[in-house]
Amino acid sequence: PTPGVQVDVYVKPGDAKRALREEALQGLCGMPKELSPKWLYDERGSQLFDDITRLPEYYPTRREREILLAHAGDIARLSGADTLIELGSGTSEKTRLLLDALEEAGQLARFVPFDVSEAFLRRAATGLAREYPGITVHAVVGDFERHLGQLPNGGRRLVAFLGGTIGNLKPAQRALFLRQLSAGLQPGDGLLLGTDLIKDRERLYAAYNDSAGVTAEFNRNVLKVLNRELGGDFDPGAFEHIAPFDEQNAWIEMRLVSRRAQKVWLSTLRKQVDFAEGEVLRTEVSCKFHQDQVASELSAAGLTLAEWWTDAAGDFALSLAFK
Ligand code: AVJ
Repeated sequence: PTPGVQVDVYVKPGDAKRALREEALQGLCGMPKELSPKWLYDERGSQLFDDITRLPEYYPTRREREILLAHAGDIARLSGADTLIELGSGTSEKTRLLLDALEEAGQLARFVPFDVSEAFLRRAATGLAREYPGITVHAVVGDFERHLGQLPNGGRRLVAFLGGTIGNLKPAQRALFLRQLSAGLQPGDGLLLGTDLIKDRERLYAAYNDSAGVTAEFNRNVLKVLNRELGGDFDPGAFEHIAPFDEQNAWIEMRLVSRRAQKVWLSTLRKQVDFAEGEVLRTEVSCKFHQDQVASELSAAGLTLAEWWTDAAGDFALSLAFK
């Protein structure tokens, strides 16, 4: 154990495997076939996503960083937070921008990284405790759709949910997530929320269908996850990546399209899955927003939008809301 570090574990390594088994049984047999995006992020998938963030076409990461660089000081001052809770990754450059701003304002007492991967979180927590020796690092290993009730209480808290990851939740899941998050907050606690914005369709499309094929590789990697975790025999090359923008739902939808009629065997599930030629497996939705929609979804959850910042191009937004 490292001084100043506490790790609470609500998700064990075996839990993920069980959840994937259940989800695959449902999702690969439904119509249309669908898996939740969390299975995209094994070690290889996380590396590929990291590569995506550096692609010329993939603007969200750069735009969000631009907003944080401009407004981290405002965020520290307006939130008055002594505790930063970060849902999702806890090692990124963005985390440091916020921690540095809170530290500079003389407010920082505690950092709470929240993530599903225990190994990743332990490494991150130890590293950050060394970098910010004056603070407590209280890591929580959990799933943000199930364990928000376990966030540590006390102090003035700011919850950061960055990257536009909230867009991976469909509207009903999103409403539930925001309600659960809000229910755990005290008056004066804040939420810093990153959302990608609706824009020119060509640029939206290009961001998820990059010319180097990294997003295609990232998408197909989920089939390798199924092969490894469920004893599958998917041929990733037999599926085509495509990510169209769905106008009705205002989301980008990542799909794997079966290039031919084929049968896949999942030995762990003792199950055969049939694909027709052209049949779609949906692997992710990534919702895009307008300001009034974000404001009204926050308000429906009992949160009030206080600040709305975008990058200079108006591509991405950070919202600061309070309970
Ligand atoms: C990490 C969920 C924000 O939706 O833009 C990137 C994931 N998928 N390219 C996004 C992703 C395809 C990304 N998020």
